[in-house]
Amino acid sequence: MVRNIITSIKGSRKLQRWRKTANREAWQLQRDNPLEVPFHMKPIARQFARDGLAVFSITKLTGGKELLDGLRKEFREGCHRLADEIESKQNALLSPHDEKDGSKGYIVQFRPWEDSPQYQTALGQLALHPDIISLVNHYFHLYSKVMTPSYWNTLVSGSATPRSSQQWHRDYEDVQVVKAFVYLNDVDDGNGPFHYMRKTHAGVGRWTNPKTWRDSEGGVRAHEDDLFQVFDPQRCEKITGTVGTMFIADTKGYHRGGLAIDRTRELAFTSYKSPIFQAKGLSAPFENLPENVHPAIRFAAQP
Ligand SMILES: O=C(O)CCC(=O)C(=O)O
Ligand SMILES: [Fe+2]
Repeated sequence: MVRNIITSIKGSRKLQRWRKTANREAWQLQRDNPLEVPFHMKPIARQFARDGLAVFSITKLTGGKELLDGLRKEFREGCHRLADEIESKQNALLSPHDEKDGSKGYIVQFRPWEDSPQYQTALGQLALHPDIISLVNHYFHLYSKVMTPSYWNTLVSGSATPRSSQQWHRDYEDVQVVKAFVYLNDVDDGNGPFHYMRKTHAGVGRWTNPKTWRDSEGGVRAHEDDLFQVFDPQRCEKITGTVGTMFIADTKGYHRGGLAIDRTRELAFTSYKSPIFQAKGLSAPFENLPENVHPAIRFAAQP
């Protein structure tokens, strides 16, 4: 326990250095000209800061209902375009010869653009939505950058044995990482709901760990039994929900998901990082940004 407290003091110093030294410019921009969290998002922002997770309906977002229609349409179009790839991957997963290695081969990811990300697409509107960017920037105390927006078709796993990020883990990207998910079909125990351990994103919970091991991809994973030895199982949140269920998670906290058993899971995904983390950024700036967007949105839209 004492060791955990010392580690967490060191951790909070590291966080301060990441914010105010390494990401100095983005920190100053957020201090001097923040995109304010709108009134209707404040309870969500509070819950997110407290638990590392907030679950809500996409209809909470300004224009959320139309956005959901657009996301579902783009998802369907993408699946149509990739029908052959989806079918062959699904067959491979269900075949007894599947290697069952660590890889994330059970998710088909795609985007509604070829090269440069497009602001006018539904996925672009989600990734750069002011309600989301304001919340993320407020949480980071920084102007953040969009990391990897995409649609995910989580295929049916041939085995009930979890692999890769179907197992409990903390994400490795950047010092803080925020991911947002929108379910585009109904998600229950049958199609791989996301799970999250509340309050493992900050404070002592951030620096306390169960016994872990490395899988073949190098990912650090934990068994549920071991995790529940260290954290109260009551903190475990399983996110099931109907179409349009949205959640935002600090994935430095323990999470897992995507073990679909009887049908696929469909979702829209977007994530956020600080400017200094280069590895997983956008390949090019978003195109077709209107002139009058807030500087925080313009900043997020650049690699
Ligand atoms: O597929 C899931 O629900 C888990 C994904 C995950 O671990 C991640 O995106 O970091
Ligand atoms: Fe993850």
